[in-house]
Amino acid sequence: MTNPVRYESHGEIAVIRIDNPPVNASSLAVRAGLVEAAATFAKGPEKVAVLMAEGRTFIAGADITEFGKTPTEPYLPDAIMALESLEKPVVCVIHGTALGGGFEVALGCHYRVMLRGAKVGLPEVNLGLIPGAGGTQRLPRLVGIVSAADIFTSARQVSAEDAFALGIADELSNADPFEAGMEFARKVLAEGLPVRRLSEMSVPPTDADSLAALKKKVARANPGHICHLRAIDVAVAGADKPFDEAMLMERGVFLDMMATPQRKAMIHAFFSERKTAQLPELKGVTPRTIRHVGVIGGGTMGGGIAVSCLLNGLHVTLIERDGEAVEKAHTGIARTLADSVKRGKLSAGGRDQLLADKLVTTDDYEALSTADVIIEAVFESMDVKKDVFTKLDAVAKPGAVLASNTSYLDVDEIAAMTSRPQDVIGLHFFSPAHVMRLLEIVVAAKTAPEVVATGFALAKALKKVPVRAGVCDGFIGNRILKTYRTAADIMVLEGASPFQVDKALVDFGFAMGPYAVADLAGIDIGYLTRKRLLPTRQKGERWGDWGDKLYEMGRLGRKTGHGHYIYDDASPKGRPDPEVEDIIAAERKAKGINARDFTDEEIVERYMAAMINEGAKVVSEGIALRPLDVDVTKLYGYGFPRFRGGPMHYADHIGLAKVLATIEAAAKDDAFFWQPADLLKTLVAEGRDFNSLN
Ligand code: 3H9
Repeated sequence: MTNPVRYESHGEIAVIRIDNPPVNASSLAVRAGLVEAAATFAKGPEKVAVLMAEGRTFIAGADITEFGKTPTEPYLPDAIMALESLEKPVVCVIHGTALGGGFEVALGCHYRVMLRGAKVGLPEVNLGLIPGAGGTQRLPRLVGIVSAADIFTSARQVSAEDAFALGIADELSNADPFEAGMEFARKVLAEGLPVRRLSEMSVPPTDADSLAALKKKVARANPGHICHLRAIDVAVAGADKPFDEAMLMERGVFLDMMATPQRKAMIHAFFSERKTAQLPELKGVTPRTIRHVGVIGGGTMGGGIAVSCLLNGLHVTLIERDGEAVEKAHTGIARTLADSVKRGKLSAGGRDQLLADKLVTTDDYEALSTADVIIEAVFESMDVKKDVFTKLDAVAKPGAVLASNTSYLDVDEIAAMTSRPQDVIGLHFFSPAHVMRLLEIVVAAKTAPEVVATGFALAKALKKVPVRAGVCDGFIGNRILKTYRTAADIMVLEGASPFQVDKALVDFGFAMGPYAVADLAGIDIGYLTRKRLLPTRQKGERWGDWGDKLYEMGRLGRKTGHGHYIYDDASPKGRPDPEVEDIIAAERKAKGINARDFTDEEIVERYMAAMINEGAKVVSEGIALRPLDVDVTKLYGYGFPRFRGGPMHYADHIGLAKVLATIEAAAKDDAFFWQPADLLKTLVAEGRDFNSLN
């Protein structure tokens, strides 16, 4: 293996180049190379060293593929110490993203030059970890505990300009990394700038109120996570310790975190979201061009899709049915873009330019004749969709991708309305479409490979997480949702309250329980779904009817102030409504059900067993390619707690035999609903887990 760290002598300046594609992670060979380079520089004639990286970025962190294996020396903190303890100055040049261990290496250098556009950050909490190579110790010594903790608990990437303002960067540059480093090194020589070690600085005084407020905010934003608050504690405790001791303490907690299921789950999520786009069917297939996207329908979904495309540099033509609807859609898009300006995501000038140059809103289908991809987001009715696709077939240019944003309808049937089913695909966005990152790419029987590739290319252009799904009612996400929602309804029928179900699931880690979600989405949505599915109901199937009753009473959820909960000024987030309990009790009575008690643990077990079981069916039917695709769908579209890695990873964690046992026990009372997936039974019999299929 070639050494990924090269040492070059340029007169009085040494240049240490890291070259470890794709992201210059600080793998073992890089750590060893840094230690060796530090020793060479210590002995050499050069007076200043420049540390820089090749390729797209400075070190993007520790090598995550090494996590879970026995750590091998030299450890990163030691490699950093080898650089920091040098008696001659080391200048680090940051381009791309210096993250985690990469930023920690930079903090161990005596000066930091950042290229404009570069970013630094400590995203370890996203992996269930705390910074483990001095991030909780050197950064507070530079910027104070509160600013440092804000950076490492939010995992945010700090821009070069902000880093300069905070004192993290000593200089900003427009040059390339080599030139920027050489220039600063010449300044070090000319001005005789000394070695400057953060480890020798003391932490500035901390404002107790600001720290308490930050801790409160962090705890609220990350329920269930253990690493965020531990990282703050380590920073605070380290401030009063000699640096070596503080580093040992940080290392100890880092290794503790490394051993947690949360770390394993979050790293599973990290790699899974990158694997969903790695499909054998896309190898060597070139996507079609995407410059101009047509969107049909300017409601919440169509408007969100249009905004997502605009914010990512695509031209958009949005079609509505008449002048009034066109006007309304245009206003809605302008409003959403104005929000982006307010949130600092877009400048006011940028918004005006998008509206003037990139967006056309019209009621004329002919305007779609130059679109590369056309996404239909009209009312969820097969007749309406068929009408739209017939019109599209007439106006779209040859080779245009024709996509439906349907959330459950049969994409094959929609494709059959056109003379070009090979160009038809499902692109299932989640609302709000400019925010939610999941994009289900629904591949119909005749969809051409380059159309699938175009779906994935569009997802990339829109910075979405794409998941390939096959055709079935609800695809991956909504099909599984229907099953665990039914499991929850059956538990309510049997005696649990909606409030208890929601609470148990929030305690498990979901941001909201299913009934709070139903109230948010609108009770009318669930009502329409139940009506649609009514003809498919089978003998022996159980479901709850109280949602229909709420609908008939006009209790449509948050928007009417009443749903499963009461929403008013006193309880904007909702409080349990005794009347709903009465409605459910009446239904139990009418159905001859004697209510029984449920523990929170049982609620979670059943809810998760239903989700996992349907996930297994979805995988074995090929609707999802791998269990990881189910995990990513649930993580990015359905609020599944990331620190649990997704339902299939969670199943592996608790053991598939336990999941099967839960299903078999529940099947004694309801053999219709609780039918164990063959795949689950096979894996249990063979002693394998879902991950063996990833
Ligand atoms: C840490 O540093 C702990 C320390 O405090 C203490 C240590 C003692 N390792 O995302 P992309 C792969 S924790 C290994 O598609 P982008 C990735 O899997 C770490 N591999 O590109 C993919 O592989 P493939 C803290 C990594 O341009 C390829 O690189 N650091 C790593 O959209 C391209 O990745 C982080 O958490 C890694 N660290 O985004 C940063 N990173 O092509 C994690 C990436 O085979 N990384 N790969 O699928 C990122 O956030 C993004 O990858 C980055 C580039 C922004 C850098």
